[in-house]
Amino acid sequence: MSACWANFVVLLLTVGTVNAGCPNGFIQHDDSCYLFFHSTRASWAEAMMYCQVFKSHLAVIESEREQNFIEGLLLREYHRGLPDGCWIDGTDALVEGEWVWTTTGKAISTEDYQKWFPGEPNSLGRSGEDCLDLLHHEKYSWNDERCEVMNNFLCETSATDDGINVG
Ligand SMILES: [Ca+2]
Ligand SMILES: [Ca+2]
Ligand SMILES: [Ca+2]
Repeated sequence: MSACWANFVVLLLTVGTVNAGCPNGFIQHDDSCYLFFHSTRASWAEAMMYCQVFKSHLAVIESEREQNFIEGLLLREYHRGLPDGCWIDGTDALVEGEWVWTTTGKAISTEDYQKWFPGEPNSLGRSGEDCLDLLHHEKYSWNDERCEVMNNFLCETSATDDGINVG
C-alpha cells in the first residue's frame, strides 16, 4: 500500500458520518451520498479521478432541494484558507456554451435546475472557462471556471438499501 493510498484510507475512516446506505465517510441526503474534499485541492479532471477512486463522481445537482442541501454542507465545512470554488460535475469543454453533466451525459437545458450566478457562465479569458464550480463568496451559486484551477471538490454516489455500495 502506497503512502498516498494510506492517506486516503485514513481520510475515509476519519471524516464525516457513517450512514447505513452510504460508503464510509459519505453523508446521506435523500437517495445520494456526498463527500466534500476540503483538505485536497485538484484541477477539475483530477477531482473527477479522486471521486472515481471512491467509487463516486463529481456532484450532479438536479434540484433546488439538492442545491440547498449542498450549500448547507459546504457552508458547515468551510473555513478560512479554503479555495473559493468547489468543483462539481458540469462542463462545456466539448461544445462551448453547451453544458452537460459528465456522469449522466445529460445536457443542462433550460428546463433543468440551474443556479448560475448572474452574468455566469461568462467564459472569461482566451481559453474560456469550461468547468463548473460553486463559489463560496456567491453563496454557492454556479460559475464557469478554468478547469486547471486548484479547487476543493464534492463527490456524490447513490445510496443503497443495505449499506454496501456497489458503485
Ligand atoms: Ca445529484
Ligand atoms: Ca466555456
Ligand atoms: Ca465564470
